[in-house]
Amino acid sequence: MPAYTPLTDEHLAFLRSCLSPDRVSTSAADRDLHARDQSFHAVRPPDVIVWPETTEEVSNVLRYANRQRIPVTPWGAGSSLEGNPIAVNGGIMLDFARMNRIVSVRAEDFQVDVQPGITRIELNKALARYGLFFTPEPGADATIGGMIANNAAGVKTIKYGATKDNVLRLEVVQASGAIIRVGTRARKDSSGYDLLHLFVGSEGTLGVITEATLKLAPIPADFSAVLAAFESVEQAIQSVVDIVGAGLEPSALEFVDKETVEALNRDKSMSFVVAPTVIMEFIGASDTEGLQMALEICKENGATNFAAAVGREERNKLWEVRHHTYESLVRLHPGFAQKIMDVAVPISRYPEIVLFADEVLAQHNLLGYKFGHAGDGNLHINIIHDPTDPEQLDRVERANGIIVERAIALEGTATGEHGVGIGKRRFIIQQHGPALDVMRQIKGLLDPNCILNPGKIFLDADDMTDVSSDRA
Ligand code: 2HG
Ligand code: ZN
Repeated sequence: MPAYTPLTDEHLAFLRSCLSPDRVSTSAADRDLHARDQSFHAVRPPDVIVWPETTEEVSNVLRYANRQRIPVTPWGAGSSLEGNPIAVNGGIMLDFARMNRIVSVRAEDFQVDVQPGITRIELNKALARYGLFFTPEPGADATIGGMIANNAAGVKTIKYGATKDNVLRLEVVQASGAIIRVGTRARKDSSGYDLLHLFVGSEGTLGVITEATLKLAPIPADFSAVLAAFESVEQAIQSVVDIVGAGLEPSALEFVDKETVEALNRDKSMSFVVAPTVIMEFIGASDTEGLQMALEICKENGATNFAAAVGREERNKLWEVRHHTYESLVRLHPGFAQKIMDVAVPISRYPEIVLFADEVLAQHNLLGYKFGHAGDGNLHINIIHDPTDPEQLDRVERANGIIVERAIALEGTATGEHGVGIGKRRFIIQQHGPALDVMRQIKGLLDPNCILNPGKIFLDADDMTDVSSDRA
């Protein structure tokens, strides 16, 4: 780990003069609010939080921090799930709450330019009057900057792609303070190395995003969502594989296991049939051919019950309930922590990974709720455990390791959408092999003093203690 300079009064005086005193805070309350994300990784407050209002201010802070060797961590909404914005080495936190403007809507191009601090829900509210929306939909109301940094995805990815597929251009401030623009507003581009996608998903370790041009889609006039309940997990996930295999184009295709359905019923007073369930949504009315064919496939695979979420309100409620699965589980297991898993595999291997996960959880005597974006081959498992019990923690880590390693062996990934952050660092060594060295070289080139969000993505020997530092 590089040697960082502890923050001094002189540094603080610089930050106050560079921004303004009211946009620099070292108060315990502000530091606490920025000490953790939604994960259970060890809490660590930054030494100071600053709220920039312009790209120039971000540039000035970075140039200074780089010279002084002070770590800088960008902060959006704190909704990530892998410790991605935790300032594990302290230093300066850049909170983008004041850079949350829509810079320009170009409806004729289906594009919008935004500052990174705007949240996805706020943005989509403003875009609704143009009949447009930004499609990536992780459950949380993350900021756009955070979504880009993490390459967030969610229930709509099967139809519209992940965040990386919906970003056209970025303004990025480098560690040196230099401001660059990568990508283009054209729909296609073959002009050299694809730097745009180097920054998307780099978790704030290569540069800081200060503006983004996003691709938009028209808001569909009609959706039809149906829940299909099955007797077995096998039947449910085989239906997902068959729906994808038939080339149908759902706008969402989710798997939710029986335990998760039961948990949502209890927490949200819903009355879904308690069974392994596939939630599918198609754009269009309920007689849409794709939906009808998908229902046929489910029937052939033995679906025992169908429930339609008719109308926009009912459908929105369904997704709201699904989006808050994690929070529902928190409420149902007070005092317990959740290890959140996010493996993804090729769709043909989805049944294998789900059934394998079941076996591993049973062998380790663990309760894990399974659900996820099945149409993308993405499986979440939230493993409930007592974070104060080292023996349980050890079992959780072992089970997690075995399942993630199997997903990688099936030519999948340790993380489909939550990012590497802190918790997935040990797995990407196996996943990327020698390509990880190339990533290190890129990191060294763009951030030679390692000031940008240190302690993420790469596992250094002296960071090993963080591997199982999940806590309540
Ligand atoms: C979701 O799909 C989020 O709801 C969170 O990615 C996943 O809690 C989780 O495991
Ligand atoms: Zn998810």
